[in-house]
Amino acid sequence: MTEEDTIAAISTPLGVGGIGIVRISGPRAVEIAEGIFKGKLRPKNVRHRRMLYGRVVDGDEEVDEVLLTVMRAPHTYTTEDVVEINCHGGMAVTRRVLRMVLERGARLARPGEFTMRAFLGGRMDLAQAEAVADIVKASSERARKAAYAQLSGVLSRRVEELRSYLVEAVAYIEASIDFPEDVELPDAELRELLGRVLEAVDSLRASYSRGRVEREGIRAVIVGRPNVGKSSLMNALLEEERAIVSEVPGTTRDFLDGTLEVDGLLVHLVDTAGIREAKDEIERQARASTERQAAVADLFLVVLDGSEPMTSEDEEVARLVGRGRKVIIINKVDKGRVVSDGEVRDILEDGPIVEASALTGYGLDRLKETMLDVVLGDRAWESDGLLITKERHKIALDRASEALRRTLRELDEGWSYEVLRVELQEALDALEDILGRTTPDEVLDRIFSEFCVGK
Ligand SMILES: Nc1nc2c(ncn2[C@@H]2O[C@H](COP(=O)(O)OP(=O)(O)O)[C@@H](O)[C@H]2O)c(=O)[nH]1
Ligand SMILES: [Mg+2]
Repeated sequence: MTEEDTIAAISTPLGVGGIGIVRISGPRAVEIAEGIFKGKLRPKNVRHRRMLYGRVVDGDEEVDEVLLTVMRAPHTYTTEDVVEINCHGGMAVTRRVLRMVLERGARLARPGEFTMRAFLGGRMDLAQAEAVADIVKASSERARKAAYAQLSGVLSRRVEELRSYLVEAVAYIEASIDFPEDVELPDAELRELLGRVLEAVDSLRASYSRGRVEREGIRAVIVGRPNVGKSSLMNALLEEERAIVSEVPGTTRDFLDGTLEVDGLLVHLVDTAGIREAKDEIERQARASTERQAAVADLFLVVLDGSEPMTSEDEEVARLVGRGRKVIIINKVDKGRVVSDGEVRDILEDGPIVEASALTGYGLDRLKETMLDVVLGDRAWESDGLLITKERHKIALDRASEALRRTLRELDEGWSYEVLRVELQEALDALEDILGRTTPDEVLDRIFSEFCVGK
């Protein structure tokens, strides 16, 4: 363990800003601050949380005018003594102050090391620590919300509750192993208890597809034959001239992308080359690029030109998207509409149909709402709020679910309690892995290494 070290880093983004913060954590944090700070009050005399005004000085040289916050262990972010020096937010200033701190005995913090100390110090469990990275990275309102719920312990409390039921079950079983003559294990009760835990575990697992969408957003791929208005639609949705729009069919050869937020959800929009018979090598490559994008789409925006009869190229587009989640857009309705819903249904069986005009902006709000309905499906989740958003948690819950299923089966088949005990321990370990209690060090290292430096 390296907790005896005092670590330091610049916690604000590298660059120019209003303030720049150098953060120090560890047993020598206050002493180091003491050596570089000149003000009316001394850092070493601060008993708890306090902000001091003064100057950072290197010998006779004044380096910057700062606000210095002293926070005393254990009620700090890392549970150790923490000092944060708010300097002017320039590269040279923060670097110089950091260098002075390092010269006086602190070591440069590794990415995520402050949060790792918070975890090791017991201030938060692993699911909460992971949420810290998510909250920092969140670029949409829904991602922020999901991360904040996890940070505040919503998931941890549920997992903890399920864990406590399993501990109870293990206690039953152990008593029956140790004192078989005294304890009459109520199998029916045990079965019911485990069944309830399994149900709760499975409902958490089921929330992952929604949780992943909330956290990462979706990839919506615009497809259609050439000239139906895909690039125009992309520009209209992004409210910028991102893609080249032209009356010449086949203008878009490679894919273009951009992001927008729809009701707090991050939507990554991808414009593709039109689907048609490839006549040359460039068109073949454009086609291949479109197919690659289609393969990773969470949602298709299938664009049809409503002002002209459909063609065999539209049918080819329909084949490409297949049963994938989709919204069908009848574009160019400002020019009048000749394509009926029935004709659309002949080639595309599912997916809501929305009328729009990329030119006038008509129907775009409806389109956005419809996109959300299709990807978020049942909006009932919205009130509940308990979602898992991370693959690591999903994998742990899968493990717990399988172990519980095996336990229930073995209980029915009359296996020995020793066997059940082993299965239940596996389920317990899996749940505890979410909280970081059974997580191997190398996994912890990997998780924290994905954080920013200074967090
Ligand atoms: N009237 C009308 N023209 C449109 C609309 N959307 C696109 N266009 C025109 O259709 C042509 C092809 O548009 P573009 O976005 O390049 O189509 P893409 O090949 O599918 O990307 C351009 O001349 C656009 O100005 C629309 O909603 N109404
Ligand atoms: Mg285009």
